[in-house]
Amino acid sequence: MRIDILTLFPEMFASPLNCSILKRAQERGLVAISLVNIRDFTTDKYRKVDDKPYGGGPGMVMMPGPLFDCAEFVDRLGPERGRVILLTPQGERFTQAKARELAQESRLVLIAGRYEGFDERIRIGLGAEPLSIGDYVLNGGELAAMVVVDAVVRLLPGALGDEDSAKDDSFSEALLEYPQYTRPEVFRDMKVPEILLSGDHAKIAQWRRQQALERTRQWRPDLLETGDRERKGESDDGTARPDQRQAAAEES
Ligand code: 9D3
Repeated sequence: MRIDILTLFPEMFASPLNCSILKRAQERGLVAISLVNIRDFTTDKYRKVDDKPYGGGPGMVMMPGPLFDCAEFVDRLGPERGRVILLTPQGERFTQAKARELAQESRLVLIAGRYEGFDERIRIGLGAEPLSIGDYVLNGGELAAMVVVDAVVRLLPGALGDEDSAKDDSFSEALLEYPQYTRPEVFRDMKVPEILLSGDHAKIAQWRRQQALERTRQWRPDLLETGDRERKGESDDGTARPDQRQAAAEES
């Protein structure tokens, strides 16, 4: 996979891209990630990338010129353009299903902006898909772009060790995970639950499932609600999933 990130702050990406899984994935040749500074594609003396919105209103808007030139430059770095993703609060929500979808691509172009938004002709003219990472306000699209890169790259075959990848099946998103413990057996007067030391694997599995349901009820009740498919009933890959309310009723 090739990922080009168009940004005004390429230096923000250095540390996350050069650690751990993302670093290893690049070293292994699973992904090549390039950072391109949008400001390098300005042509005026002030290197201006934003301007006032037509019609009035607060703040500034990203101008189309530098971004189009930047995208056209990036086009020439690979054989095909690939999907163009525009990181913006005005977009579809990024989910694990979307991460899986993007992980199938051979090329992605991510556009991270600053200011109040993008001139609409950027989305239309570049065929960019608007994507938001959630309902909270960031200072710009850079961290959102990093979230997308992180979630997508770890899905590339060979990016994770074998133990990690086993946990990635779609069922793992149906419920929150059960509580985990490691040594020591007693830490500051807090004991590891007896059952985990019992060696009774059937009882342990039953305890874990009940704990997972309890935690889901407490912290993510939305995952247990019935209604539209997006939130429960099916995994996001469309396969059937057990009815969790039924399971909760049985086990409580
Ligand atoms: C007052 C209107 N604001 C929209 C909520 C303006 C605005 C604030 C912050 C416009 C852009 C931004 C910067 N955010 C992003 O670029 C961004 C973002 C986000 O803030 N939340 C979740 N996902 C994303 S993706 C890009």
